[in-house]
Amino acid sequence: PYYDCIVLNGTVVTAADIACYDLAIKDGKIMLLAPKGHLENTPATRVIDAEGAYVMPGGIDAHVHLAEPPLFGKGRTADDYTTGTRSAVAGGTTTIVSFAPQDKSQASLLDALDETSGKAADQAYCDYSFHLLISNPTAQALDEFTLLRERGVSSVKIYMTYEALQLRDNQILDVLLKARATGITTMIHAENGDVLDWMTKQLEDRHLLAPKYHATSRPQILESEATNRAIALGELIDAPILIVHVSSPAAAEVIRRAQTKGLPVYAETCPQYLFLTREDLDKPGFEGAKCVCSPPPREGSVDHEGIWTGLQNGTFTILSSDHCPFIYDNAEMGKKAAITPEHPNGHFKYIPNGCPGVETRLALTMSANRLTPQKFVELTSSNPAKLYGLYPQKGALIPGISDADLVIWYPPTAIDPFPISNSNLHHNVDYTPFEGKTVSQWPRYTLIRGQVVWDRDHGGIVGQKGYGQFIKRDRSCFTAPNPVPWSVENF
Ligand code: DUC
Ligand code: ZN
Ligand code: ZN
Ligand code: ZN
Repeated sequence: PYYDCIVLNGTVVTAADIACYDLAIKDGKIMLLAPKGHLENTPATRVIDAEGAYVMPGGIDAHVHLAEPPLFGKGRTADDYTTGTRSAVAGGTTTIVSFAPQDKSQASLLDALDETSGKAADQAYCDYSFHLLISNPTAQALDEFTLLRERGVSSVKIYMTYEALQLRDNQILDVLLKARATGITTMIHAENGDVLDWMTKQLEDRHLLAPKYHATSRPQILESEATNRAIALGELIDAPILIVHVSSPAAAEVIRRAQTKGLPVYAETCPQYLFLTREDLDKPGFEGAKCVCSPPPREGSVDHEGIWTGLQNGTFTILSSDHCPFIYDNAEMGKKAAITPEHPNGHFKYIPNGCPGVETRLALTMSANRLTPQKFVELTSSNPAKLYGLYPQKGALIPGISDADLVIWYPPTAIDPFPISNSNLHHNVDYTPFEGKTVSQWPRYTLIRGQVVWDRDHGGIVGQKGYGQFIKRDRSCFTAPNPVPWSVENF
């Protein structure tokens, strides 16, 4: 048959539209959109009946940590490129952007990129790309930004916290200036590291060490202060920035104000800031450690509402998972690697910061029913593709142009609400912070470049390890090249 796959009778959703279409795939690309029913008798190698179900561009998760060396010296990452991307496709995600971390001792960013590329090659179930995580912006590292672009990397992440990673403001300016000149988007982890170290010391002096004090050590004002400072530095350089994993409505307000001024400020939030609260850190014993991430889950429904509002009104550009997986029951190192001979009762300071979530991102958010289907696609697929230069190969359904990456859901009544259970997930982590949360939907099929890689009712994971390809990225669609070079003389 001429077509490789035909998807019939679905409600096709993009960031712009929602309508009933049939859709035909050939050679890994979307080839044709036709009025509902038109392709019914067209021969195809595979026919999927999506009657009554949403058919969307596959999820793009632009914030995933895989196979990283011990993050901030604590714990060990649980997922490699095989298990992490297996988990992604089971949750409807077809492309991830993960991090290539520069070790502080590493002068060359290209070495860091090569190292991570080696870990991903022939291992992935879904397509992938890399952000360069910069811990030491030496002159050589900055000089390599142009080469990063040639290698298809158009974004870098920097930190305003963590002793091993924290950049000073002058270093942030160095990165922003070079990023501006080379068409790179800078992602910023905005928490005031000096203040949170000071808060941590205050808690330690009072022997307040349980997991919940992780949240106490990082109040919202640390996040909104650093967010404001990052925006100011970006404004000074006239460089686009993306504030990652925003948890705080106060920080979201700072971002919104900057956007209203017309600054190229973008923002990301994550399901943990919609579905977890500080109380989850206070579960009995050391259970709360499962929900330790940074920034921490916030107070409760008022804060969650603030984040939902930011998703609805456009303050947030993207919704990512920040999948950052650690084993909870760690034989060598104790629960989530924080209970050790030196810390027999655990200590929040030693709990690795991060939660798994690449598989649950789409189902949790879809099931909450707070976003229109178009807004959902915008935040979870189209905008990540545009922001990070994957569009319209990814994040769209443009015939002849877009890869045939799809997530196909169930018809609304075909699935009974059910609780999320770690036993059903495909990562290599022994817990999910979302255990027991009820979802009313789950991806039924995931297709990558026309191939079904997830068929929930017939085989589950049916894709192949190694099918996932590295995708080169261009500059962000959201920011035009600035023809006027930055100069201190303009001040
Ligand atoms: N930031 C991340 O993006 N992930 C893990 C922890 C952190 O601080
Ligand atoms: Zn971070
Ligand atoms: Zn992260
Ligand atoms: Zn994280």
